[in-house]
Amino acid sequence: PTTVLRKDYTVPAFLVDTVDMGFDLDPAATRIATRITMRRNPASGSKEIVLFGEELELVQLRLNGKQLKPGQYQLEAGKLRIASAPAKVVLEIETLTSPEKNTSLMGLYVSNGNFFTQCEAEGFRKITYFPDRPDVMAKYTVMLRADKKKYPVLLSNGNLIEEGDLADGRHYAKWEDPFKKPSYLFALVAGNLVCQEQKYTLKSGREVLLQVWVEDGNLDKTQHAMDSLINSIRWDEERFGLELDLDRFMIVAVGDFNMGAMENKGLNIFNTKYVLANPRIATDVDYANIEAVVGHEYFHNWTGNRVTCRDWFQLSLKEGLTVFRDQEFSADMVGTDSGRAVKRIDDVRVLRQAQFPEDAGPMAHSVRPDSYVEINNFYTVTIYEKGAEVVRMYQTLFGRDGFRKGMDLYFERHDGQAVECDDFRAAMVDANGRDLSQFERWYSQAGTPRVRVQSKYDSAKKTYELTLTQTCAPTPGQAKKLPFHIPVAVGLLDSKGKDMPLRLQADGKGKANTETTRVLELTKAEQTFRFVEVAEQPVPSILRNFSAPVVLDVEYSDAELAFLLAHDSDPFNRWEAGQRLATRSLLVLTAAVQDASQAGHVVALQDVLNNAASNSGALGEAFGLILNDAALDAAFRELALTLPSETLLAEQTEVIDPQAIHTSRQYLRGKLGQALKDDLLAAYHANQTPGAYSPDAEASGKRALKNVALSYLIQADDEAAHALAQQQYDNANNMTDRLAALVALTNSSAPGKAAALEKFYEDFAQEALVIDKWFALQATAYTADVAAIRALSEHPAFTLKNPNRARSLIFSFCSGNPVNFHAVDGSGYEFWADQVIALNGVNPQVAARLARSLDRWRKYAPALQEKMRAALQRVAAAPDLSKDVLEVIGKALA
Ligand code: BAL
Ligand code: ZN
Repeated sequence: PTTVLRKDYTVPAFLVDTVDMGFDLDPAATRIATRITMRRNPASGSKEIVLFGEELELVQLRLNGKQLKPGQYQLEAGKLRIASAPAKVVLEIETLTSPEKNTSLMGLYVSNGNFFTQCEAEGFRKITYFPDRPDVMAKYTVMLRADKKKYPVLLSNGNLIEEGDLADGRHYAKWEDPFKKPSYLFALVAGNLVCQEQKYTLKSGREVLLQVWVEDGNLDKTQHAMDSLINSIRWDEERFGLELDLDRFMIVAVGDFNMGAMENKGLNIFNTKYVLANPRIATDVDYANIEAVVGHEYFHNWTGNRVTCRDWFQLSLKEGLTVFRDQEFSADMVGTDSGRAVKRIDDVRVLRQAQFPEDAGPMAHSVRPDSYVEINNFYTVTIYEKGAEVVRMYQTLFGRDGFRKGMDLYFERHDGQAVECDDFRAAMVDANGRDLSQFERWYSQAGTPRVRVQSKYDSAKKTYELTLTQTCAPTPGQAKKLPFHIPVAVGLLDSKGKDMPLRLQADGKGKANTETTRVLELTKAEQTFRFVEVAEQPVPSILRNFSAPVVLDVEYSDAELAFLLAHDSDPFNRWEAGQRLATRSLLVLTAAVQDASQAGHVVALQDVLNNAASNSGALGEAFGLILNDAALDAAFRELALTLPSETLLAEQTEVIDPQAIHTSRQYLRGKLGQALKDDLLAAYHANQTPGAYSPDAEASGKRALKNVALSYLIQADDEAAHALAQQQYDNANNMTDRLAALVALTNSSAPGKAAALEKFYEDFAQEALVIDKWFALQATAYTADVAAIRALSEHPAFTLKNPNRARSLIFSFCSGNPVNFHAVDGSGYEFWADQVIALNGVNPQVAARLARSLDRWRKYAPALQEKMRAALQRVAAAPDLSKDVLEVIGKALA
């Protein structure tokens, strides 16, 4: 397959003014008539029209009223070319497509008998021949025709301008989108759907219609999405002065969907997972995710739709910025400082768990990549989450007001345009009067920078020096990295744990400084920052609120970490100190387990662990203090008490040994569970949430703390813990508690666990999203071996065709159950290869995601590496591989 290069970008030869489409919807054969008015682009010298089309039957093609015959156009490799076209062109194209055969879920497809589309990034070309590229923006009118009984609801972008009946029981609806848009924002929905709707008055006084469409029977699950939409509209008005520009805004839920959701103009299409919620089926995390995703898609209306991307290399322009906006929205919805910190910690956990490994693996790419084979492979945590961190750094450097000024200038300059990441940076820089050219490297260089900290206190001069050194390891295609511009937020704690006022030598004499957090700007490979008037030897708190997406190497003693965990005024670093302390214990334990297994287990494993666990007592004490500190939010305590995941620990070892990591982590969980048993039980009982369910931050925080306590207590695997979990399962009035109890039971030898799993299935057999949870919790159980997963894949409710279901079992196992996936006999990899090959034939985009489970194969011990390589090679040799899967496997093996 060909590689697309950013440097090869050329402007489109023809611009499109209007697109009129007529759809005769039929699952077997949908006929699409498209009329495109085009004109030559004065910025291009070319007269050639290039249209993209895939998996289409071309019925007719007319240019300025005259039918074109083969020979008057070239049709090859997904491109239709018309050489030497006149300056003004009206193209009339008739195409045929078969939505019911479309299992890729790109373009027009059928889900549970209804029609849906997904056009980002390049799905529109599966509907008609078109200059399907984001810098071609046009105004659309869309006529939908279909059987009225089967498809009573006909939706598209913009406003409904006409509807009525046709002969033969058919009907029609005509939609007009008043805004010009790129083809990837086109959408239609047709089917048997119902909606919750309400009128809403914008700050300006204009009234808009809001709708959430779902399948019949799901109307009792739409309120939270509607509330989230209203909150999003209000928040964007208040925080960024951005108003909804349409009279009508629709969200439609669909069960078969590749992504989380899609921001089509005025007609957002959502994976049911991010719409449907009531206390019976959705957890607190689901509620929070729905709020975030509804926000995300809504915010795209400005950051993505009004200002879009010039080309797909600029994807992070809209995605990084919109993730940043949804993160800020979620934080503001909680409102408290500690709530903001909890959200920040959650987001950083995702970054470290998923993006840091990506940045260190074969698919590493910069926030603005230079090349791709299949753009669908670049909807990554780097583009989204690291992109959001890059946007966040502007706010860290310029402050909230400065950031807002930059946003205002961005819209003033670029509303209605398709632009580049550089244009966003220029707006930020110009609005704030700063030269930030070096900051560009965050867009062009891949890899996670490491910042090393050394400190020196001079008690005579009362100075404190921090020397920061930055490095960044090579990534594919980028051997050498230049220094990044890294904002490092720093505080200094005195011996009582209080923040010291901070004065830098560079400040000079003058105003007294009362700031207790300073943002140091690290721009060179090494820099020393000298604080003056430092009364005593401080304990530094570095990279507060995770001010940059870097790995921070700093040598703290255990005592200093415990001190920071107890006292740091920055909640992020408080949490971070606890994680460092725990990681230290876990890495010592892991190394001891490995040494013992290399020595052939001459010593009992338990003794090895007990000997290596010398500092777990200090960790237990530190965790105990947090657990019992009622002044702290329950949500924060839950985060602080959760040990780093096995995946995160794996990344911190030289050679990954999943078995040793799992053994150590389980051991430490058991130790902590024992040591803190009484406190955990007390916290369990003190954090019940009786009464009606509410997903608010306080109640969900309490449930999180209670359920982490349960997960420690169940480690003992004794009767008392089994009874507690069983009781919680039986009495739960919400899915959060029910699921946590079932997870606890499943990871124990409780006698009632099989019955509970069975009952759960029966109770929720009609709720697809809950059955996904049922598969996922079994796929991630410590006891779930490959044979168990294979057996589940034969379950009648399992199918690879539904992405959520595939993810719930296969992805959960391959990326969420390292100890069993990396079984020493390699059976996990064989299972993985079977599934990638099977999925490739069904849905290449989803297959390519799964293909990435072995990205980090070179970091494992040679015996495992060999087995992974064999599995990768087996996939590489499979027939009919999509370019999606080819790219991922090819890069892994390169
Ligand atoms: N644009 C694809 C889905 C999303 O990021 O919102
Ligand atoms: Zn997005």
